[in-house]
Amino acid sequence: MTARTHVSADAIRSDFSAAMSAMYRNEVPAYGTLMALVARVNEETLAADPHLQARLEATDSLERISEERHGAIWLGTPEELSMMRRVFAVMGMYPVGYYDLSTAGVPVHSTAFRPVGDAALKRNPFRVFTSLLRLDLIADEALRAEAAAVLASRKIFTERAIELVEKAEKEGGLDASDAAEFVREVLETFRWHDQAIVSAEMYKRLHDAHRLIADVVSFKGPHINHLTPRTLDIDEVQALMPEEGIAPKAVVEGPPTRKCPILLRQTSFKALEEPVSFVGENGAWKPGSHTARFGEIEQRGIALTPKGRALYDKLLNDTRAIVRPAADGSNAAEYEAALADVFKAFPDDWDGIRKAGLGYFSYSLTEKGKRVSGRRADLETAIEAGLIQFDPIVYEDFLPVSAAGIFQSNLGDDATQDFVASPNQVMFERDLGGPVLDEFAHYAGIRRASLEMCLDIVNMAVA
Ligand code: OOG
Ligand code: NI
Repeated sequence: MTARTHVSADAIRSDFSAAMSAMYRNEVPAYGTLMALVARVNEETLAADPHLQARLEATDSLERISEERHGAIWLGTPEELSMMRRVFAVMGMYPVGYYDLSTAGVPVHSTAFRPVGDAALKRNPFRVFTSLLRLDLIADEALRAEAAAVLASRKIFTERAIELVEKAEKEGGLDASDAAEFVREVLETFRWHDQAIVSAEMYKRLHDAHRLIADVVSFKGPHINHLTPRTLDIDEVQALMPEEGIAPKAVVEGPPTRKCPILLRQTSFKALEEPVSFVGENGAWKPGSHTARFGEIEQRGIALTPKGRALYDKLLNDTRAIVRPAADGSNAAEYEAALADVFKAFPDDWDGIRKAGLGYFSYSLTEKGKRVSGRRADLETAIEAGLIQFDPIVYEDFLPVSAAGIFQSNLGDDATQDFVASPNQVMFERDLGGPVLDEFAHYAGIRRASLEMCLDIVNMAVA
């Protein structure tokens, strides 16, 4: 097989993302309702803001918005994680960032598999937040051993999926028919199974240790637990959700409403209680229920530099020192007011954010700039003269505090447990079978490449 007959990793990812969306819409009808609502609000937002529409078109990112979504899965073993890395690589998705969720009382650590190049992101930015269960954080040794034994016995990938990954690795890609089969086979891993692989009694013991442990260990595979479309106006979607019969969590996670969106804002609806059956006596099944899958929407803003991120983290902490959002939503208004007030310290105009070195921008020549190539000027002079323009680079990653808020709202306050914060990136990367990429280096690279494109007219150091 020659490379000429291979379909691109971007095409496989797009097909996979569409297949996953269709499967989840079938499995969780409220997801379909949310998708329709998000599409409607996005259309209205663009119609009301021609400048936004024009900039998204000019930066080649309008089309991706309706295609855009992320999902999340929880894995049980290092072998599952390293195989998942190889599966995602076939679709052009690579592990970016290390997230320690033990600080939030959730016994996992995670990475986000996503495309990394500018062109790949524009084609389809599908990403999967992937967490590995940390049995080392479970105090009860007997339960830990039992859970490990169950996990060791399950196979989350079909044999054919593994064969196709090996083939793609060996031959540098897949042809159209193998790619279509790959998408179908890999989708099986993410499917919901309503038959558990453990007894009701064991499920209860796992559940008592932590709800999430029960979710990971009790089933045949890592069912996708949510799929999240991207909205251009999260406040509007949040306000309209009840009309569609969906009750959102009280507080939108992340930064407050702003003119210039930064990082990521997210909201979700509570996980559904779904009927499942447990392994019973003499081959019989015992009916029960399990709560795992939920819905979420998000609005993405500009990627922040380390300086911008430090300011964001500080302001979020300052807010939480004044008022912590209660899980039942009782102090939502008070929290939102405090958040808006504290975040006044974060500039809310693009040029202010740029000049303060808080966010990443991509630079391009204006029409006027294209006509005067060859002229030398420094960057700021060229911007002032209208030769160079700048656009915010979208944040493609996740926020651990928000992820924790989403987890907790789904688990309910009573399920919150304390673990000692114990990040272990070395162990995670060993289990993954390679290093995670640095998110900041990636945004800095996009910025640098855009500046280099303008270099023939501006004379500056590309930092
Ligand atoms: C949540 C993972 C994080 C988000 O949007 O922050 C996430 C989970 O695994 O349920 O998806
Ligand atoms: Ni999410």
